[in-house]
Amino acid sequence: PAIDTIPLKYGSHRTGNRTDSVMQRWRSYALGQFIHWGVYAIPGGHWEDKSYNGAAEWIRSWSGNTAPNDWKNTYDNLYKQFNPTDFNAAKWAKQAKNMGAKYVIFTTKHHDGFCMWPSKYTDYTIKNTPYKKDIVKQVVDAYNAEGVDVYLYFSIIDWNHKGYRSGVPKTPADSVAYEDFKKFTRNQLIELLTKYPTAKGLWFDGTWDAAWVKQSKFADDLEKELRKLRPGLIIGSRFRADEYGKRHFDSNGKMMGDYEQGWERKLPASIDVVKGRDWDCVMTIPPNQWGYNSDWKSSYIKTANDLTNMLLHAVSMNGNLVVNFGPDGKGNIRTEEGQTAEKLGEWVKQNSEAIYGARYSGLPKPEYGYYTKKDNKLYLTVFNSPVNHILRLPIPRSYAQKPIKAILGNQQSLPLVVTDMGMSGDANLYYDITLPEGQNLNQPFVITIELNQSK
Ligand code: JFZ
Repeated sequence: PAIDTIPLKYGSHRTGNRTDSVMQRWRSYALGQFIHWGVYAIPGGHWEDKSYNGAAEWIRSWSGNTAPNDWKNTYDNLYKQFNPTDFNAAKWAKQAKNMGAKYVIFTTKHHDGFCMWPSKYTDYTIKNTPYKKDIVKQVVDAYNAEGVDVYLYFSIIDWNHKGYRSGVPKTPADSVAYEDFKKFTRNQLIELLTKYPTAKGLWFDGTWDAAWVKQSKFADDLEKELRKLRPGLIIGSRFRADEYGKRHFDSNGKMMGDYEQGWERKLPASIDVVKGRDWDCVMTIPPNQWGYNSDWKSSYIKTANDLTNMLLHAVSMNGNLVVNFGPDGKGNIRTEEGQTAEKLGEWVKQNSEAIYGARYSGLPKPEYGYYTKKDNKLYLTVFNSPVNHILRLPIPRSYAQKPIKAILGNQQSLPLVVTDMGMSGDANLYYDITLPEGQNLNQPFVITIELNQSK
């Protein structure tokens, strides 16, 4: 454990990981669903016959020549048409559950500032749309009914609020405005936790502005206040900065928040990068589209197998994978996303033992795929099959538990042959597992390796 060399008032307040039951539960989720939904779903990445290459939920910030002069006003009037008559929270929740998601992160307010709940602190909310009904409440209730935990995504950036500033306020008027924005932010967060008492955590975003980074005391006090209001509340590392402006990790290198929240569309290359920490990875299905973009044709779309691979990658390094969905302006989850969710879910259901509650194995990553481990079961999920049908697994002689049995799929025992290659200085023993002739090598599959109990 590092010694704190820099005295900090607003740094990390904890050493080591949380051990309480709420966090234990978070740790066992493995798979989550992200939903980016708001008025940006109406233009869906397009405006007046022009397409926008960036992420569709950012379309408001586009100010190219082709944009109308009153672009911002126009965007900020979209809510007057927001009427997602196809929205069916129960359907979404069922789909998420079938995918194997144990939690959902839902955008209550993205950078555009539009509130999917009837906030009493602004008029820019769902209440003033033709749809009127509280969407956050419907999501919370429907997902909870399926046993899926709910986390509220909240953007500190708010392009709609008059007091919002990205740069540090310079004039007295700026400062007054920004103080008002801070009050507004605090009010909304307390409002969310009060209105939706079953929400387990807050997933913060849009916290990189210089103005916000300066708010180390305010943000630290607010985080403490929110935690007091909701014991067990889970908040990631992307909320606040310390007094030196360090984000995620404070000036002493200690993580702020309950888990590392920096894995946005990327995964750690090795366990060493994230060892000893909790973390989540949030992943889009197209390259970088969170909100609905009607055009998916011009980019690579991740397959269910891609996501299965990422899921095992995450779990094998003690992280959770969160797969994003961007429903359209009417409230439909697009067909492609639905199909991917279904395929992923089928696989996850059949191989759930290797995923939920399974953790880092303590072994080097196998060339065939990933190891995960639970008690005396070591799971090998194979993505790269051997052409000779023989998996040769090097296991360090020093590994406390020895493989004693290999089982494919449900119950089929596979031959397991221990080979001492007897090579000079070799620290490994080799376990050869022969796959049956008919094994389908076009799909990932799991081999359960029973280990003897360590002494
Ligand atoms: C942010 C948002 O701007 C985006 O629209 C989406 O909501 C996503 C989940 O979060 O985008 C980010 C946030 C963090 C990084 C990159 C993009 N990052 O840490 O590299």
